[in-house]
Amino acid sequence: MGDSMSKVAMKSGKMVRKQKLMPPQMTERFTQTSDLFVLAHMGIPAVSADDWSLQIDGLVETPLNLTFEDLQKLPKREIVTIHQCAGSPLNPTAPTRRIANVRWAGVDLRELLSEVGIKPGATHLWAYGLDHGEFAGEAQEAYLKDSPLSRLDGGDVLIAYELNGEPLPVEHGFPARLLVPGYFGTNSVKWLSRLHLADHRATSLFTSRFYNDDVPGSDDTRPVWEIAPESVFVSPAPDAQLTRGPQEIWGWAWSASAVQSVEVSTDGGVTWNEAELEPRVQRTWQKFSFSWTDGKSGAHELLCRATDSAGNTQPLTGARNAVYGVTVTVN
Ligand SMILES: Nc1nc2c(c(=O)[nH]1)N[C@H]1C(S)=C(S)[C@@H](COP(=O)(O)O)O[C@H]1N2
Ligand SMILES: [Mo]
Repeated sequence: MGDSMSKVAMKSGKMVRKQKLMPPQMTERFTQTSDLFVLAHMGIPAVSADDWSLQIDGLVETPLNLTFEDLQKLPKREIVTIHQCAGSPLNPTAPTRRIANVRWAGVDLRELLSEVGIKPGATHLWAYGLDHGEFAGEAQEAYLKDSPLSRLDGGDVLIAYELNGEPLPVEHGFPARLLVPGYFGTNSVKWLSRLHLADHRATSLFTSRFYNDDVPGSDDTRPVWEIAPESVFVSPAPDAQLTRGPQEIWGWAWSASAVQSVEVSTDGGVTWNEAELEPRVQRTWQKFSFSWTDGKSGAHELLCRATDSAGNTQPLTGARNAVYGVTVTVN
């Protein structure tokens, strides 16, 4: 791809949105690749590893063009992390619970860029995908996202070419994608073709028009970057019929930083109880559990609420990470 303007064909120009697991099905700690959600705004491009290369340019000392072979010769790093879709950019406050916990491998971008040399003044990393087409009635030359370059200091940003120990499947970005752990999935550009360092944000449908949240109480917006604290029950499931007696309630909690506490309410949010919570390993989700012993016969609304180590808590309503609840009946 020496000529960055030559386009690959699209296998299909239709948006892809697959959600395979809902919270009651998230019984496994690690999400299998076949159970992973898939999002592609403009469809799936047809990319071959032989023709693929990654251009690194902009505010760098030595612009580079890496082939897939070059990439695989560099030190390989692994990371286990949550992977979460922010939901539809047309409806950004609707919770979707598109969340997974997976293992990636690839090249550490901070290490690579330190070899390439970052020029003074660089503040943003622009990432281009090979997919193009139309989204929300607007024609796009490429899927383009940006991240603050300072995110690299937090570690673990990869040019990923493996998912769960296998080459990236086509729909997940073959042959290589950007992976920004702790940021919403939208930032982890699949079918990566170009990384460009700049001194300002990128202007594109996916950076300027969409994926900016309103900041409550102001006219400002904030890019959809860091994952917000969230938690879901795996058990019980919505509308579960429970037999009277002690109940083992459990689920997963996650955020960009480690989750520090999860509270469970069994009375629709009137009172809250501290759940047991396992510590975080790398950037994975954390299991929480709560023994509920005093459930009387009838309907109960169970809620869970996570707070992360940055002090952020889930709001009850009005946000993609709004508190999750299930209504159960005790017989
Ligand atoms: N090139 C490209 N990368 C992309 C997208 C896209 O449409 N094109 N969708 C993003 C969104 S919204 C999400 S949630 C994740 C989904 O990654 P997955 O399909 O591998 O689960 O990819 C992101 N990367
Ligand atoms: Mo997404």
